[in-house]
Amino acid sequence: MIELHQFPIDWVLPSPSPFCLKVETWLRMAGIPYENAAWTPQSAPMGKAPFVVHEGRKLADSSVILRELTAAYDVQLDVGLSAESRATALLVQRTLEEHAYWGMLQVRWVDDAGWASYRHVIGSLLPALARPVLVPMLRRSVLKSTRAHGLGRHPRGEILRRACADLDAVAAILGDRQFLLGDQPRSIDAVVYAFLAQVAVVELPNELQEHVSAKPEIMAYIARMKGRFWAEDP
Ligand SMILES: N[C@@H](CCC(=O)N[C@@H](CS)C(=O)NCC(=O)O)C(=O)O
Repeated sequence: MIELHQFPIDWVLPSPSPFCLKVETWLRMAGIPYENAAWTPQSAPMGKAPFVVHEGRKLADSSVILRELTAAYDVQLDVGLSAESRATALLVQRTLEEHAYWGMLQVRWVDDAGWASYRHVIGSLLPALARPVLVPMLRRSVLKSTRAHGLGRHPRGEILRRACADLDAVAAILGDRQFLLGDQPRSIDAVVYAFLAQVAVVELPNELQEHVSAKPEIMAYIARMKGRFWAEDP
């Protein structure tokens, strides 16, 4: 049984992390049995969430996890995809994970308004006694990382303009298709669902959330993925 180490949370989504939600959604899509396990920075091979334990071996980084488990379980999700579809999937993945993600950090962690709500979500992951020290410390660390990435050095308007452009590009590729690459879900849909669902969370209102909520094709896609792979969730 796969152990999925991530942040246990009682929230509107199963995880506040798009990377954790990606892996958990993908495990469901692939039909691989798993159990959730608590994540600690000390136990994580790369200090990030998620990681999995598969046959006693730790695998870190969501993309490595999907690649290794696809081979280990002979997962057929992407069988038959054309080279062009695989390229589209890769570019969409990079856009969401390596670029739009940093815009999402802006509205949750950097903006004072977003942080006023999101700090409670982060706080709920931590022992009560440690919260007063760890919550501001984590925020400082995220702020530092957004500057180190580079996007965080831009004015807020530019960061959000770029993140909205990323989401528009994904919406344009999706169009009126059921899933990103056609009428059946592929691995890339775990990525797209995880990121779009995180942006659309209504409990954290912000411009990205408003932008995505105004796109019926995106909201229908989120509902479709949720209905198919997270049906038991409220
Ligand atoms: N490339 C990694 C990114 C994972 C990642 O950034 N996870 C965040 C949570 S959303 C994390 O653990 N951040 C803690 C840190 O950066 O110290 C993956 O695909 O798994």
